[in-house]
Amino acid sequence: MAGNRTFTMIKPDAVGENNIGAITKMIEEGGFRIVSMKMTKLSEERAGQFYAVHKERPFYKDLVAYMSGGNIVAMILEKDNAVEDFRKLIGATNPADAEEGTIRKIFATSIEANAVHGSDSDENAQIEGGFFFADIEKF
Ligand code: DGI
Repeated sequence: MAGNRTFTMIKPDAVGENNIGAITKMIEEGGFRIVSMKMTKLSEERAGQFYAVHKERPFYKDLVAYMSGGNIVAMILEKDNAVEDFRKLIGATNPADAEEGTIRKIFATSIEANAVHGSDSDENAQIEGGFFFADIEKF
């Protein structure tokens, strides 16, 4: 089952722009079942942990400030080939490079405020889902 799941967050820019519904609709119409879903807010410490892999990058401090600056919506999603298919649905990290019709092309405003997160591997999907949801919240 784990191979058929991915993890996403609707990021603070998209939540602030009232795009939760529109993005969730694209996710469901893309064939993903919402397994788990919650709105929450990351502290600076938790945002730093979530993006620890980027600790040495020049944009890390800004990224942590941005990701802890507003509410996010966390979701675990299920679909065959979930990780790869979801990365296709969201498009490239930088919206300027994202394909037409992708979530980031439509909703992102910059490489940092890029509307949504999508796990990049089955292993990270599992870890990231566990960062937000207890076992009893994974349906
Ligand atoms: O997996 P992605 O979110 O597509 O991209 P990633 O894991 O390489 O980077 C995580 C987030 O960090 C990304 O969604 C936005 C931010 N980021 C990545 N590269 C840059 C960046 N932010 C800035 N300001 N500049 C970058 O070059």
